[in-house]
Amino acid sequence: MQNIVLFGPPGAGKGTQSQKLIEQYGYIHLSTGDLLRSQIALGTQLGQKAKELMDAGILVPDEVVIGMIASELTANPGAKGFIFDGFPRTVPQATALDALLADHSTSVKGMIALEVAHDVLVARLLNRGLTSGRPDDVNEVLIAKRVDEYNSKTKPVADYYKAQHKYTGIFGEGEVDDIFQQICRVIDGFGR
Ligand code: B4P
Repeated sequence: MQNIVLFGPPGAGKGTQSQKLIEQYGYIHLSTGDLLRSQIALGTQLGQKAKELMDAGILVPDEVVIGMIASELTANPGAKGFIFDGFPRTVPQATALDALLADHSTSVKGMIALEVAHDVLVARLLNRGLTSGRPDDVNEVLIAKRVDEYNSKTKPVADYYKAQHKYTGIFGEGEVDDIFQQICRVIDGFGR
């Protein structure tokens, strides 16, 4: 099984590239952001609590997202692989993912990190905010809060995978298709 962690700050292109990767490789896409937004849309208690935090640009508690990922892994026993998009976002989430995958006799093959300059991220998110209806995309103060959360809590996750020699950084600016080709080269290099 081929399990890839797609990593990067808010707006780096994780969701965008994930859509193309699932078409190319037939892996299952697990985006904790999408899973949380579907809980919000369903109006569940979990969704209501998550919405307050997400709208403020703050990460939701580790146990919530780890529980969602655990359920998805169990629900997809025959998967060829998973693309983890926006997860893990903290070191405790990364250690939990290793343990969950070990329970399913598999592991993370590699982390692919999209590297994008701060001003480009802000411009992309504000642009998406014009049409996405996402409250966390609408203003620069909220976007700055999300980037702060990324710098303080999420960046250390890259070091976690670097220590395991599983980290590859890719320049995430430019044409979506060019970035996609670079990601495919890295995944193809992992072998099956
Ligand atoms: P997410 O849903 O993961 O959202 P995101 O980081 O904003 O980025 P996304 O990946 O969707 O956007 P993309 O870069 O593809 O998280 C939202 C919130 O949920 C978090 O703030 C947090 O509160 C919570 N959450 C989620 N997971 C969590 C976890 N594990 N733990 C705790 N809390 C969690 O694209 C952005 C824009 O850029 C798009 O408009 C796209 O079209 C554009 N774009 C992409 N690539 C481009 C390119 N090459 N050129 C130009 N534009 C490009």
